[in-house]
Amino acid sequence: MTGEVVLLGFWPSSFGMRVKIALALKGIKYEYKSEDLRDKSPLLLKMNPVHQKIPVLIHNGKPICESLIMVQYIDENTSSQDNQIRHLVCLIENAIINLLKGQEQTAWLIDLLDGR
Ligand SMILES: N[C@@H](CCC(=O)N[C@@H](CS)C(=O)NCC(=O)O)C(=O)O
Repeated sequence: MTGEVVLLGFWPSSFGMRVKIALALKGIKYEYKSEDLRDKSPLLLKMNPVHQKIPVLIHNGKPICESLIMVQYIDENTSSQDNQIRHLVCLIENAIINLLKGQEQTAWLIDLLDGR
């Protein structure tokens, strides 16, 4: 996935987290723009005018909405042997959702999402 990649998100959103996992697994560098959902940015309203929801993935100026579609898009627009990243995203997502009580157990997952 070459060119400019921007993710509009809001940190507690599990939909946004799903996209962050896919980007991290594929090693894609991107700019993260945090949205205030009570005061949505002109960029969000322009990129997702119908639903006005995050996340929105913007690839070279083109918006992709709906987190599962984004994961599929990331999968299909990057080189990999089998384009199976969406299944791995689902596994990690479930792991994060089920392990949140012990912060230390999820530290590596949080680092992964932040690209550290
Ligand atoms: N089906 C969408 C759900 C996105 C969604 O519900 N986003 C919420 C935040 S988690 C949102 O932007 N809410 C703001 C609003 O509804 O005005 C997806 O998978 O991307």
